[in-house]
Amino acid sequence: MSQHARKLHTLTLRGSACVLGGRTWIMGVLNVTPDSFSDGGRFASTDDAVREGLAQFEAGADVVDVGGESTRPGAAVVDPDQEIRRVVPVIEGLRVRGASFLSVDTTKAAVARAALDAGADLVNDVSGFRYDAAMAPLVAQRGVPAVLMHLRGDFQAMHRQPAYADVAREVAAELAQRVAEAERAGVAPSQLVLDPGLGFAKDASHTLEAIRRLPELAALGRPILAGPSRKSFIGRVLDLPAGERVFGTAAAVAACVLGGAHIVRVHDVGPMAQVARVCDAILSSGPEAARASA
Ligand code: PMM
Repeated sequence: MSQHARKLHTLTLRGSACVLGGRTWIMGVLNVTPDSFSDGGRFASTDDAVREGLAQFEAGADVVDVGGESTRPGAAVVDPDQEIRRVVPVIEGLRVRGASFLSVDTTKAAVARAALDAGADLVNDVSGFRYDAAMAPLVAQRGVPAVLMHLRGDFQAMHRQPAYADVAREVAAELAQRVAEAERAGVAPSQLVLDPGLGFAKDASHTLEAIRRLPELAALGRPILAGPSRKSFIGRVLDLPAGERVFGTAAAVAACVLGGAHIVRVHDVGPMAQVARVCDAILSSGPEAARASA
């Protein structure tokens, strides 16, 4: 894998300009769901979830991503009111306690609206604004950053046999379409972050190739977020369950950062912050990096 200086990009977050790319940002995963694949059902109460979110910031998270619907195969569909009841108290609780940036992991505009009203700073939509036509206009109107992730099909169909002739090229082309559509709906492209959707509508070999060819996504001119944490492609390589994939996750996080990811979305915040810091030091070493940042 070629290692090259990441491009710097500026997002407006909570009204301030934030530069991405100088060092890797860590997005902590906070699933307040009964059935997420690796951490479902961990939080019996809002207080527990808020405590976990604060602990993630303490451990080095730059953003905590609060989600109320599992995307794993066969997960129950959650109605928007239920999802709002799961995520809003946690977002409010974190903001009241002075938390840093918060994102909401949802495909539903009603949930995103309630989360933004409660203090969320950005929207993470795994459907890339495809599942709810009201999402792009909402993001445009609020002016917040949004993560557009790549997937194909709906939550049920995406886990059936995915087919690609060239996974990296097709993911990049489909993300470029998502950006163009978002722009048509009035979203500022400068507020968009792109995500290849590791493990979504991709089998293990597609996901591994998407990571190896992550540098190709940089051509779209937007910051990149990657979410390899504990996913099944790691289980496929190591033959280990989700709870024992921390070293595999570390390897994947390192590959993503060295391949140009600006943000990594992870469950194990402290350990992965260390991995990212070492990768950042490698990326910023030597005369080439000094020239690129001059
Ligand atoms: N993966 C999951 C959920 N949300 N959002 C983005 N942007 N990227 C991802 O790879 C991603 C995501 C998978 O489930 P988890 O919350 O249990 O990790």
